Amino acid sequence: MINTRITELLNIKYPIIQGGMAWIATHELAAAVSEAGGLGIIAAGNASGEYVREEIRKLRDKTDKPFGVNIMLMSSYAEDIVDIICDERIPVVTTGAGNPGKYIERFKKLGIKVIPVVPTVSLAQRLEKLGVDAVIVEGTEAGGHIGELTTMALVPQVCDAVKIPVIAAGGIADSRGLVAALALGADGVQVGTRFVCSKEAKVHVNYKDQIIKAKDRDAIVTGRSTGHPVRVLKNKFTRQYLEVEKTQGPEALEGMGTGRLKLAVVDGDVDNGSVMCGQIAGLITEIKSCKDIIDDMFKEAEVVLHRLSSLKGGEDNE
Ligand code: TUI
Repeated sequence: MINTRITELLNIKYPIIQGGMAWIATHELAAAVSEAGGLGIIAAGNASGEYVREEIRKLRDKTDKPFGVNIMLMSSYAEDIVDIICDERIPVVTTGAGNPGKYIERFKKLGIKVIPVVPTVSLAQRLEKLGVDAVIVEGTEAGGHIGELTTMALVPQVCDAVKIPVIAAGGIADSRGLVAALALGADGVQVGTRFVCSKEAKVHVNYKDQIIKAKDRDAIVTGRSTGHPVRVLKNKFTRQYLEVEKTQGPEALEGMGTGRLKLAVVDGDVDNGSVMCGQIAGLITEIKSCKDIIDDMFKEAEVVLHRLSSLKGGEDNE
């Protein structure tokens, strides 16, 4: 068993939370992760409040384990989602793509745990002062909307700068990533791309197949010039997008990305859609159940730790 401040804080068996991936993190995926002993997350993405409320109700029909809702702060519905989370007394909120500062007090008053994604040390420190319960420190290896720093460099710096628990994210898909994150000082991990390739994720088979086929350099970054870089698999759409980005500049890109994630996830158009995923896609070779993904990660962590302990040289080992 790996018990940390995160298993305790969230009342879960394993210190693993599922990424709040728009269109992908539906109640089916979240329920499967929560049932397997992690923290499942329903992603609000750009969806309306009523859609999210329905997802919450469907999840509650499937499990009575703890779960969370992710607010994508750039969404025009973010305020509505906050209202619904408060109304439904969701146990845990994660946030992404912005600073959730103005909502924290309201959540805290209702006993809702708040865990924002942060891409820098300074945002982690500011949010700790405002009373968040933990932070998800996400490296640039992650899929979707990303920051600049790597997981390897950022996680230990945030661990040294704050007292609250840290959850590492970006580039973690197996037991080695889990143990590495713990070695960097994290109390848990957030995993996204690995759960996209789960049996329970309601994601078009073409999307899952593209991740399984992906190699190490296939997950590239688009939109750096817009200030909203997004990591996504190379395809016909990214070639067109990067060409416009290079030759015409950021104004010409406006609207070009709209609807592209849904096109890939729901319709399975992996040529013209955005197949968002992290750099770790190249490591993923098969579809497994969420239970097997989590059980294998934590079972194999014992093997990794044993291997590390056998490396210890010097007098102790002789
Ligand atoms: O949010 C994500 N990943 C996402 S959101 C998304 S939907 C979208 N699609 C196209 C363009 C933009 C969004 C797809 N993937 N991950 C968490 C994350 N949060 N990564 C980076 C951040 C972040 C960035 C800046 C968090 C806070 C922040 O604060 C800036 C500030 O205001 O201080």
